[in-house]
Amino acid sequence: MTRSGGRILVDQLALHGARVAFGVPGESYLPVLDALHDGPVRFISARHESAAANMAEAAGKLTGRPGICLVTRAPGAMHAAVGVSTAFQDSTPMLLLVGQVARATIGREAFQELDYRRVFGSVAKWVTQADDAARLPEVVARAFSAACSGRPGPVVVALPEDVLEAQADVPDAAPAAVPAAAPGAAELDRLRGLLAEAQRPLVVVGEGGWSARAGEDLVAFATAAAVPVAASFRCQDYVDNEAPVYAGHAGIGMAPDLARRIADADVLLAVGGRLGDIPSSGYTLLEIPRPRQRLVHVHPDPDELGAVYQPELGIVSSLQAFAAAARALDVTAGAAARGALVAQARAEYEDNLLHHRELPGELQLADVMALLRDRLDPEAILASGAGNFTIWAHRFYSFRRYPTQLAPRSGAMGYGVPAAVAAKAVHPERTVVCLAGDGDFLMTGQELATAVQEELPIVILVVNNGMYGTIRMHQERHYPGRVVGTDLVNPDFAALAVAYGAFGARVERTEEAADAIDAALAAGRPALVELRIDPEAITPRQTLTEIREGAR
Ligand SMILES: Cc1ncc(C[n+]2csc(CCOP(=O)(O)OP(=O)(O)O)c2C)c(N)n1
Ligand SMILES: [Mg+2]
Repeated sequence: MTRSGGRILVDQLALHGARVAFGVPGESYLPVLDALHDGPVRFISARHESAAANMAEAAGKLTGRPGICLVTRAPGAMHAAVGVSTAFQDSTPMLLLVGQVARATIGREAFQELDYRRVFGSVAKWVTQADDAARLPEVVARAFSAACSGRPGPVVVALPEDVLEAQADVPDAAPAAVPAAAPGAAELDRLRGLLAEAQRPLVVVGEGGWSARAGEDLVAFATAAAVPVAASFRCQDYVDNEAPVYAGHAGIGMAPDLARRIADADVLLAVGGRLGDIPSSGYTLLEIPRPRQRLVHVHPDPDELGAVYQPELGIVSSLQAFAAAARALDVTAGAAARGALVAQARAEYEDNLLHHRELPGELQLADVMALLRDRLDPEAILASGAGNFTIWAHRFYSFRRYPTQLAPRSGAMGYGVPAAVAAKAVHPERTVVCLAGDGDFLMTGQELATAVQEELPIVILVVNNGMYGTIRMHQERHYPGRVVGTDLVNPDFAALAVAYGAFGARVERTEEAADAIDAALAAGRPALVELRIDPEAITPRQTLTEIREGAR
């Protein structure tokens, strides 16, 4: 039976497990859109390709399978680039499908033509162009495998329009399955030996292919071994934050106690992640290339082992296979002698979670986070973008299940709203809350229209301090009092939400927050609550004036 290239492509997406795709339509890939008309893959049309790409990235984070994004040629592809770069930094499987000019005109700089291999060469795991309709099953299968194998990441496939129109008689591929590496017995033995001798060990869990089961296995292992567990930057949902072994978040503005624990660890077990810029506090907590800590680095991609740090023991393994194997290890040797270690680390974490200074203003964001911690059920998903407001979510929220955190390890603003839209599309039964800044929200706030159109009742909390607060903070540190480009004159966010057909409310005092958030959660449609905070409340630890005075 012959099929169009567009139909073959969509059939492959479906058989590899895709149930939803995000994008903005373009005339360059009409045969794909047509094949989506009655196929099993739901197409969610966004209002900007940056949002569509962020949606796909978020879907990839949530499902562990490539999130699908469809965009048109040059302008669509360039808008989508931010989502590809986030997928790369965040190790998220993702597939960006881009329209391309017809084969006969390639190379003339035809209308909206780009060479995607060059454009995406440094931000994607693999970039290709499908030049033959009959080879689409092969190309798409490889794209799914490449996105999921080793260190997961984004793959870009350019689709010449005549290839999508062409008819071909070709069998489907089989669903892509990526074989998982597992730790060897000798490696596990060495790990056990290192832990038996350790007095101040620490586990740091990070990205690279996680699951809820891996989180449970890891906690069981760490509990038996009496080793505290920290979460790498924006991997806070990897283990239950209520588990007694959980010791906090190695993120931006890390709690000083945790930074010291990483620096002073005698054995540091990194399960996934790269101990990169943020979780190493700007490469200051571990020496490069040979850390003082006896480093055990587990990663599915051998290229990541030794890339920055030379581990004493490198283990090439899927993180899930490692966690399961670690759980089965007898790690009691040494554990009894470390009885107080876990309790101390936990006490420091809880102190940081539960206690905070009073900041200027009527609305205390830490109290709103405590309220969310109480009110949201453990399955609720919390999405956010980038800005100082995220510090409160990272410090004062408690993640209990995987996957419930959608936050860009790339630090890209504008991620939260589209991520929330994607989360509600993937998990309609779950509560989805987005925490956004006033600057952050307006980068992709137009996706409220998508949420309304697709009937996805997400709740967006906009933390409004009237500025690009993070940058203002840095300005005050480096150029005190010289404010440039960081003040924001904002719209009435609640009225804006109402104009979109969503629920809108504004909160100016802590006491009003519970009712407004409850109303938003119960609205049965997309909802936005503006949280007006005092611009002085720039971080949970310091006010703007304190930073400025300190710099002078
Ligand atoms: C796409 C993108 N552009 C610019 C930046 C630089 N940047 C980081 S935080 C920030 C300001 C965030 O402002 P807002 O969302 O209002 O949060 P606040 O810091 O005020 O809490 C900017 C401009 C970025 N990280 N990402
Ligand atoms: Mg702001």
